[in-house]
Amino acid sequence: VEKAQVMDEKAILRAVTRISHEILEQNKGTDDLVLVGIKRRGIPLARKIATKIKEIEGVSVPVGTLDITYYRDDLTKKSEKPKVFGENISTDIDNKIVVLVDDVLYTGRTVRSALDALTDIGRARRIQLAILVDRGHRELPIRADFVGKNVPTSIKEHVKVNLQEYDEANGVYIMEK
Ligand code: 3GP
Ligand code: 5GP
Ligand code: MG
Repeated sequence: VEKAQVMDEKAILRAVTRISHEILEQNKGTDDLVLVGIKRRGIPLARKIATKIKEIEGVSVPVGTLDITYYRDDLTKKSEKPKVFGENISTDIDNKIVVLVDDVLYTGRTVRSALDALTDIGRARRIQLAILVDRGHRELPIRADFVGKNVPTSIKEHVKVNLQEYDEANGVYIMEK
């Protein structure tokens, strides 16, 4: 059941624009920058940021992907450990600034396994995290460097992120499970 819309298409685009500027500001440009989208909706978000960075700086930043899924297909079983299923990061990440991108940050366990995977791939100079929605309830000491919107939620709620690449429209909604 939909309770409230928390971002519309324009809000998502503004958040992507701001995050892109913040990434460029913090890192003083695009040198050594690599974006890595986490499976499904982190990937179109990473591509949107890359497109915006290209608009702002005229530079195409590489976009890689990580596929992280829980061992069980029942994703609500929070006790299960997220597992890395695959990666497509064609650029060498040694000495690079890697910006991980995901749609929702919740317990932090997905990001933790993403960090494990990146550590196996190479030695990045710095790893940062960009998130569209931080819904709270962290179970690990992980925070995002760039946040589209903080959306305090109850554990019973679910944040629905619709992106045109998968859902035909762009919007973020709080749902009652
Ligand atoms: P998304 O990454 O494309 O947004 O993980 C697969 C999908 O299941 C995610 O799609 C996400 O929307 C949804 N999902 C909802 N709750 C959870 C959760 O607690 N963990 C994970 N990994 N995914 C969840
Ligand atoms: P975490 O590992 O931090 O608990 O959860 C982060 C991952 O799980 C994200 O990749 C996200 O897709 C998914 N996730 C967790 N909670 C939600 C939620 O409420 N809504 C959506 N859309 N995804 C969620
Ligand atoms: Mg996700």
